[in-house]
Amino acid sequence: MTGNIIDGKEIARQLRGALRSQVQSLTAEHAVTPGLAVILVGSNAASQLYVRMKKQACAEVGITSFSHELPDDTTEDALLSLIYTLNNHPAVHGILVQLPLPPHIHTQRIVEAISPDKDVDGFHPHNMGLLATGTPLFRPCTPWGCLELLRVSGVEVAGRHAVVVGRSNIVGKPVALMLLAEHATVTLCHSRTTHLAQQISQADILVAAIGQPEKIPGAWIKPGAVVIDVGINRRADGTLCGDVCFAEALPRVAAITPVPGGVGPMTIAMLLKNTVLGAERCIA
Ligand code: NAP
Ligand code: L37
Repeated sequence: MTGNIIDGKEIARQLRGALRSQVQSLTAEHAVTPGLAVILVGSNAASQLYVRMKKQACAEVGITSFSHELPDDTTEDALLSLIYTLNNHPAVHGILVQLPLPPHIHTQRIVEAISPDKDVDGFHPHNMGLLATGTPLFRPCTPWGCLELLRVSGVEVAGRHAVVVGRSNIVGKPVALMLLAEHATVTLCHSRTTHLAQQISQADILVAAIGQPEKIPGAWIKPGAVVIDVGINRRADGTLCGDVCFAEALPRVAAITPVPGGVGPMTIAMLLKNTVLGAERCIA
């Protein structure tokens, strides 16, 4: 089996379909409609696009979204008081603060203000800790999307060597923890890793999350590997590409995710799933 493209767009569409039925029964049987508060601060164009797509996806599956779009000069105190209000709002089961935040706001203070039982991004230290100890409450959306793509594609993870490139708190680090929980042997690389090509060549499963356009050439990838490309980079001509050189990798790999149409749509689908889980826990 070589050159299979993992269709994240289609897998995410199917997941949204399943979530829609789940939302319908929650509403019918328990009179609960899952609610997601989406907070966007400032005018970052990519964030505006992602927030719009998230609200649209909520509408598609029947989740109520509460939109809070705030100006660039919003104070940290104003953002904190909005979060405290949402923490206590009974119709809100999930709170998402789209990152990055403007530089005058301390991101970690904001992340820690969100009630851990509404932290659908899974970034609160409480939830990161639960993920690290192997008893997660909310899994971070992008890493969970990566694992879901592997699961749906029938990729065996246990006992395989997974190499993750990138160690951010929102992608690389949690994806490494989740692969470890699925019994992979995990190598976590970053900008100070020496002999990156050699590390990557050992990977049965490669997860690339560095944010460098087509940085990883096909020649570095082990023949028959499975590649999950998280990177979303914009080329000079406006088109999107991943961190892996897709055209070079495709003929070598067992399977690979494209950019766009790979991990991105799954990030949104897993956010919806976390919101539904949050609502279900409310009635349990
Ligand atoms: P980030 O916070 O900038 O982290 C990048 C990581 O990559 C860092 O750990 C950095 O190492 C490492 N790195 C950078 N250049 C490297 C190199 N040349 N060799 C080895 N390691 C290198 O980025 P992020 O938020 O994790 O996002 C990574 C990429 O994923 C971006 O393209 C982003 O747009 C994309 N993304 C996609 C989704 C999605 O849904 N598909 C969601 C989130 C992010 P150091 O730690 O040493 O600096
Ligand atoms: N949960 N996700 C969460 N919280 C955050 O704070 N920043 C952030 C975050 N990131 C995020 O939403 N990323 C993201 C990235 C890509 C897509 C969606 C969300 C996506 O769907 N991308 C499409 C292409 C869209 C485009 O045209 O740019 C894709 O197919 O990859």
